[in-house]
Amino acid sequence: MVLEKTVQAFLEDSRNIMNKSAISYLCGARSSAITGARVASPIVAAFALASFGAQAAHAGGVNAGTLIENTATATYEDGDGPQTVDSNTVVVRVDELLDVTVTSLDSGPIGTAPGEAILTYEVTNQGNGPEAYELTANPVVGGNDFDTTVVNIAVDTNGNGTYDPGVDEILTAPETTQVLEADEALTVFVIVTVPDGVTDGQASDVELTAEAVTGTGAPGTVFAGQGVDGGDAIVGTTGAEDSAVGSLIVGITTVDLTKSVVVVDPFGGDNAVPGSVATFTIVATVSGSGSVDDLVVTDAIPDGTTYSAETITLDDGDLTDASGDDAGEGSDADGIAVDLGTVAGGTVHTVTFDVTID
Ligand SMILES: [Ca+2]
Ligand SMILES: [Ca+2]
Ligand SMILES: [Ca+2]
Repeated sequence: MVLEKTVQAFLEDSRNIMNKSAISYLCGARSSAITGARVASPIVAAFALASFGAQAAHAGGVNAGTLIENTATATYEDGDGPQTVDSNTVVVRVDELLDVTVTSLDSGPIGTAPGEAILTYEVTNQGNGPEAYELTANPVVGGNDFDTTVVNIAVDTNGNGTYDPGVDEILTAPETTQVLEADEALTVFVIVTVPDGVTDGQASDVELTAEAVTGTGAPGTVFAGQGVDGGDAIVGTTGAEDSAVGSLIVGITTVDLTKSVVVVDPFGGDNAVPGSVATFTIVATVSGSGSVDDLVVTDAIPDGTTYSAETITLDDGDLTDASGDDAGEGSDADGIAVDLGTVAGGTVHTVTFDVTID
């Protein structure tokens, strides 16, 4: 080690100078100037601290490899006037701390269904030197309603926060990140397959772990010579590894249609005779924790009947036959259509229209 004398040791030496042995001690350094000296004023000792290299305030502190130099100075007065002496210079090279954090970047459980799902994480180098991390995705987490299968771990090569197949690099085993500088964060995607047979509302977690390639262990574990510039690499408070869990929830949304008819005949009864009016009722029931998009209910006008113009209703409200002015449109030739748009699970909509039996 370059370090020959600690700051504390030099402080103690300085006290000794002041208390009792100032002259003899200093003579070693400045013999010609000190000979016959009269100590006329208290000796003042001062430190000069200097560090070389970048001093950015990283989460992990000063950059690994930084040289911190320390020289103490004492000033005093003797018969020849003010005098100054410097200590030897102590040099400390900052070792590399190995620290990492992993977080989930998903704002909540990812809604999913059987097939591919993507979870997003962030791996951050919390140390003070460059380090790469080996990644492991574990789909078997306690409490899971089902387990996914991990297909790939990918990194956000183009930095847009979204997994882009064919653009974002898929890591090959052992899945290891590029070297991250101190404080550098990397977005990581875990691509999984949700199995068939899952049911609405079932949940599953996937855990991503990052481990420093140099090594992990109890805080304070030393990897001699494996840090920056041949210094040591020392495991920090995180143990040089961290994990985070991302969550999936199955949202299977289904639509059921139920159709019924009520007939009113011209005589006030309910017989289906020519001239009877048949009112069809279609009930669309949307079930599940998710939603469906572009839900359109359509019905053709049955043979042997004629559409009764302007009879479409949606949830007891009237719709016009014209297209584009509201959710409904209808004609004898094309039948009726009601566009319900995006419909959340747990919703029921009722459509009715009339026809006359020919
Ligand atoms: Ca390193
Ligand atoms: Ca991307
Ligand atoms: Ca309309």
